[in-house]
Amino acid sequence: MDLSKRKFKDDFKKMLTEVYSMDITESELTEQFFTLGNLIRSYSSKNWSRTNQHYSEKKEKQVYYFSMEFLLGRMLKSNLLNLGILDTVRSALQDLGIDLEELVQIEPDPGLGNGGLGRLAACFIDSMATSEIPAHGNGIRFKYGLFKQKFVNGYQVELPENWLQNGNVWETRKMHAAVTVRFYGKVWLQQTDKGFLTPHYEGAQEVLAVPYDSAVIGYKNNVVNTLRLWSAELPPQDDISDYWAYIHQRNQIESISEVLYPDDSTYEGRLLRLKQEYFFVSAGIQSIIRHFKKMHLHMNHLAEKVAIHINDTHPALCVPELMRILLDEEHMDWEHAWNVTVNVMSYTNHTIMSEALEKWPIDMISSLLPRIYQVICEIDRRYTMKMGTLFEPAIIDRTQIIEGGHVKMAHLAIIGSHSINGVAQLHTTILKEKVLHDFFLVYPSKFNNKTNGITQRRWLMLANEPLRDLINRKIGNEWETMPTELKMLKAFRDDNETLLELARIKHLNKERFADYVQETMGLAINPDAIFDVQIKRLHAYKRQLMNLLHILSLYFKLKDNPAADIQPRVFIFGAKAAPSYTYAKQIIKLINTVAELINNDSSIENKLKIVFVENYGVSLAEKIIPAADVSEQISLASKEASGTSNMKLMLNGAITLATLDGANVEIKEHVGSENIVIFGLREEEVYQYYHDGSYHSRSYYENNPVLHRVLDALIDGTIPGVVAEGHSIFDSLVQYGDEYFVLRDFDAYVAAQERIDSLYRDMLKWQRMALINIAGAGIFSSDYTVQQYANQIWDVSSNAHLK
Ligand code: OX2
Repeated sequence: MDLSKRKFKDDFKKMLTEVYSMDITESELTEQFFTLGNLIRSYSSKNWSRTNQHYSEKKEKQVYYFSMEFLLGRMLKSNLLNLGILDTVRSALQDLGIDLEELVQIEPDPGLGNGGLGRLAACFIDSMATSEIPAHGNGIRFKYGLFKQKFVNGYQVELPENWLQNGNVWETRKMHAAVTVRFYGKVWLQQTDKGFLTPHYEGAQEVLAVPYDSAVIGYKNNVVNTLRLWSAELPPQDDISDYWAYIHQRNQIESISEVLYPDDSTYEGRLLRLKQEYFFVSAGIQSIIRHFKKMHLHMNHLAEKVAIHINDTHPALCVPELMRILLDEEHMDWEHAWNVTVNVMSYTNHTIMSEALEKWPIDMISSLLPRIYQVICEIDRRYTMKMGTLFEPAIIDRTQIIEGGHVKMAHLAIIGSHSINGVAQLHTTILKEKVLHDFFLVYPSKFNNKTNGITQRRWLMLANEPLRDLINRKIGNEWETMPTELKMLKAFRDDNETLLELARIKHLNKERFADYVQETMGLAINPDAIFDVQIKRLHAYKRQLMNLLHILSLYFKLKDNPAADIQPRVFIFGAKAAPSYTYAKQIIKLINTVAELINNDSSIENKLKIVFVENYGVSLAEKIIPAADVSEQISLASKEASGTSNMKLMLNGAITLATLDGANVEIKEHVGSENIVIFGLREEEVYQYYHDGSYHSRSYYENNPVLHRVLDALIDGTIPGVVAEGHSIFDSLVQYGDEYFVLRDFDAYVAAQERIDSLYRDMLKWQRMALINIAGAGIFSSDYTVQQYANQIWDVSSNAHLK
């Protein structure tokens, strides 16, 4: 949009007076932040309604991306950037004596997600608006996001994340669009006078789903899509006879949208989770149908106008919910309803980890959602009937939806969708050949790959302005909307001046991060050291533990020989562990304890430091990623579906140190094997071990002296204060088989780290590698990913094209 500094200043002052009756000198940061937020809303509101009007008038097919998580991060700068007014506003605010960066800090970072899956959804909605895809997010307005992590004596402690405390400036409550969602009760089918079978409900609990909409602003294109998050409320009641019963009921209902990831170690926690899943699915689909009906088209045409995307299995109830509405409320026959449903739905699988493949006990689902359960049974019955004639019984047994007393959500999503995609080539291959092989036999054409992507706007243009400026000086700014154009940077691979500039920018970012660490943790780190970064959820398969064992080996090397010639390193970790995941929490305690030991040991002359940042999330990622030299992507091959921090880090010039897992495989293809450091078992070798059962971790402990010493340190008191954790971790590796092959890959990892050490010594060579990584990162823009979803899965047009 066009906006002059003068106009902005006038608008800002006016808004401040209107909303707070203050002038600038009286106002504080909070008022200034809300004023700016409100101004941004007013600037985008015309385009928001225009976009919606355009979609309605043109009867455009709309995409609804259903996701339990949207890990948005702060939106202030992102919105300014996308409106094209970031620089104007920054400078105008400065004239008014206000520092934009200070306002940024006022905005809470809503943790409405856990990790890559939720952040992917956030990148996607940004990219969909930018790529002019008529697509909207649909999720839950959790009152509390993922917990706030604190370390107390090295242990993770979870605190509530009350991000809504001061209100959310971006959202609008849309009372008129509220819908009712039903739980529990009894249901039976009755013939009506018109001959339809309609269900009758008795004693159902009704929950009011109220949508809160936020604008999703496309990058400089006047498109504004919508993120709709639902909040659970008690429906208005005429007379309240028992006040305390009323309060109790209200609390119970509001708990549905209270917290992301209720405690899943209890039955109540799991039940609540299922309620949440049905809640946003039912609300979202009802509102889609309501909107569709305004077009006065027959329901048979739904798939021509609506695509619903099921992001992981959490929204898999979309399938029976749409069936329910088409059957019970629109009186379609089963065949037609099913046809429409399958054509509308598509599903992304994000992981092969079996614990994440959701299944719900029949008892739970049939009592909470009696009608939905009937529909699921019928879907399953018809599936087994139809496929039973075509495939051998064992395949049908393994692919049924209801099995062993449980409803399998992935099976429901696959049977009820026309497309199933994995999130990186290797992951999709593993789905087809191993994890979902039976389904691949049944539905070969449903399977496809869509490698993940990230938005270059947040992860480069906003997070790393100095790098953005350098790139623009070198190759112009076409890459901002056509990220593969970053490849033009390759022309500078032998230009020392550019490489030195890159080095200078990295150093600057490292200094900034070092300042942050000093301020928040009181720890001094050296910006000349290698900043070696592993930032992701804490999970055994991601092998933060292997990283730590390597650090210990370096530490002992220095203890033995203080003059050992190693490049100084700062190992940076950011990770939250799921509250009930004991082993992951033990690893956190261990890392923190080793950090305490190493960081305070003056005998190693600051050659090693460990920084484990508290409460890792989007805002911290924005600080860490631009400062990273090394990107640790060291999961056991086959286990990381894609990874996305790998993409963000390469885009910021970090060198990837990786196993051939997830999207690392494709990163290697794009940068060439000389610009990435690869090590470790390959996927086929891992499966071979599974097949022949020949991995015996204890022999690695017994035969490898370095490993022996490092592992003994966990249990012999070398690391004080981790007796229980040390033993548990030691046993998991030596005694109980080392599920993720940490000991097997250890030597290869150490060698790879030595290679990093030696590469880093040649500064120009290192920066050349960094440059090639940046130049090759464009293909991993989520702009391209969503364009592929649009063209190949959703069948909607996007304006942008791959170049
Ligand atoms: C994550 C995957 O672990 C990660 O590899 C992937 O990049 C990300 O999803 C986005 O596709 N299940 N899978 C994920 O989180 C959960 C939960």
